[in-house]
Amino acid sequence: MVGVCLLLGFSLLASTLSLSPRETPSRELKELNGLWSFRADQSADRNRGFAEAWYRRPLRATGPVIDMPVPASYNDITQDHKLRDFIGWVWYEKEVWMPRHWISPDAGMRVVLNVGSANYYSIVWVNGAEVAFHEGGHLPFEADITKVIQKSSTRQCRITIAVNNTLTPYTLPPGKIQYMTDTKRYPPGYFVQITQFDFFNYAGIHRSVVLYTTPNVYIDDLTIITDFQKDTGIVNYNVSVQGSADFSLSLKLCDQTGLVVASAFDEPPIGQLRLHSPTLWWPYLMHENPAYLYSLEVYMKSKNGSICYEDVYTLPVGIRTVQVTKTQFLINGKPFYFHGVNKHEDSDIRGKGLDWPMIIKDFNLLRWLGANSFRTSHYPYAEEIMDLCDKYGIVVIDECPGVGIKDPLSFGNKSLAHHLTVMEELVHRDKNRPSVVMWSVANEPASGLPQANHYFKTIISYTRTLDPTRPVTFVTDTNYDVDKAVQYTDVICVNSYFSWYHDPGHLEVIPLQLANQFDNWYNKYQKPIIQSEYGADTLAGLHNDPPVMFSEEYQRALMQEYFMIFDERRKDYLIGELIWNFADFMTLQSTIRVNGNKKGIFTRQRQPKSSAFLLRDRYWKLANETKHIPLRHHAGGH
Ligand code: BDP
Repeated sequence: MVGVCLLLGFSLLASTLSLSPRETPSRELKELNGLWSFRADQSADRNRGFAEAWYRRPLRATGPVIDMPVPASYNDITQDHKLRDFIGWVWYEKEVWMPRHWISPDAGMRVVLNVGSANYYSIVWVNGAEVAFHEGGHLPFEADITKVIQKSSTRQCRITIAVNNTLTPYTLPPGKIQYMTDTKRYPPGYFVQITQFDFFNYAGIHRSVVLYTTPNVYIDDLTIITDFQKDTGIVNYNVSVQGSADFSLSLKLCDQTGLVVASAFDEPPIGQLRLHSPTLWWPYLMHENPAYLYSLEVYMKSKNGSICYEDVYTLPVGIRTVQVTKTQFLINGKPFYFHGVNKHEDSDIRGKGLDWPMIIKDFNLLRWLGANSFRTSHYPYAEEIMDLCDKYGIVVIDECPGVGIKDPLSFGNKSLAHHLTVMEELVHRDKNRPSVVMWSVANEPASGLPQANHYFKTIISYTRTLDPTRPVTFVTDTNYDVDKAVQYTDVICVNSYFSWYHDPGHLEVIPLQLANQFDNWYNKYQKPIIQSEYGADTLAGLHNDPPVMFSEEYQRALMQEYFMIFDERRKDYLIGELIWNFADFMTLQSTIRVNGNKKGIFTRQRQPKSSAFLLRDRYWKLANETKHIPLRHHAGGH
């Protein structure tokens, strides 16, 4: 039922990709965060909102509405369990005053509505006119709404967003709606959402909604690829302009004191800036002056008769390189060892909603821990988080929402095509970030299936064409001798839960099993390996010595067994270890989860378990060992 009403009767205006919204001398920005009107469509087929065209009038005129904060998941905001576990369409609405100069047809500007992310399908209307459709959470989408708002007789405009969290075998992540037809056990029309991933399927508008302006002729994309040779830094750029073929471009690269260190005037859209003695972008534990960001300003001018359009876009630029050898991961030509964490966007009340206090707390904890990296398990994180990784020098493995791809149905062409689109969106959003050093196209798919070969060959090679500068991986938990997809990766990322899901309680099996795991993978492929997950559920405050499962002692003891083998293999080909997980997080209710997954080294409220202190000792020790001496500001070349 829910599946049937998903996309009925819409003109499906797929949204296009552009540059992230930013305030610049030529662009204005207005945030629409705060309270929105909200109504879940509780009708049996979830289709009432469309049947009654709720987008045509104020939502409050359609029936009862409640206040809903944006950004936030809606699930944990109310006391209503039906809303917590709701599946189907919910409706958000906000009435906004447009600045007068935005709606004047002579203003020569566009007004764009941008949604940072909404989970999972979204349809957007402005004053009742459909302006965008987007499939997929965790990534932004937008619509040019200029024409619609210029048509309006008032400056007030009504933005309606319908969001549906239903997952099917063809969504990313995949899922399935199961209809329970046994009328002796279930009420009529009963259905549940089945998923194959281990986090709560939070839904709603998770990131900021903004309006921003650009001139009618505008910079719509910018790709930066950096390099250095001897004492010269190289910033290759590719600028795309929309609205006119007749324009001129100037670029200016400034250092942190505002000094112009390289510039180009009246240049073609593809070119190169060179600068002497660049300060490279380094991860924060690798250098005494890490995470150095230049500021690139692109200025576009276009003359159309008597009208002159000017657009300015600025972007932080870190100059760095990434390479992979058979045994090492190199940043700026120096070996980098990932000692980090896997995270989730997850917290009390907000679910997956963007929350500044939580973001800053997490970065403070990461640096307290001495973690130099994280993986965006299991979906792209907010741009605000990624900006801080660039700024603080935290290295990121950027993962798409390809989690739980298990059903053979999810390996077909329909899923593949969507997965490629998602990789396009992700690479487009994050391609210019120095902190992002590798793409991960999936987590723990059924990579032993014969179909996995073609599927991952296609996705990985396509991702390489989208970005030839970064290695590509996916995360496997399949046995090395049946996996069909690791052959296509640049780095092997492997998850294992020895003495947890396998041989529960038997810590003593870890060294042998882990050593075998590493050697088997390395001997087969001769590629560097990251232990991308390992861990144990632990109830904060539960103690038992000798260690038993779920106690703080067990989590520590398990980690120590892993550390022993990590230290041995680090000398050879192991290039990283990422604990599962940074913090406890919410999952679907099940008999193996006590109010969520408890493998965090911090609780969900970000208080340390004793394992956090153990990991902190290790990570700072590793940081001191892997620091590069002598520490120098300038590039020494490859
Ligand atoms: C791994 C998954 C991760 C789970 C973890 C666990 O990649 O998403 O949360 O297991 O079960 O297999 O704790």
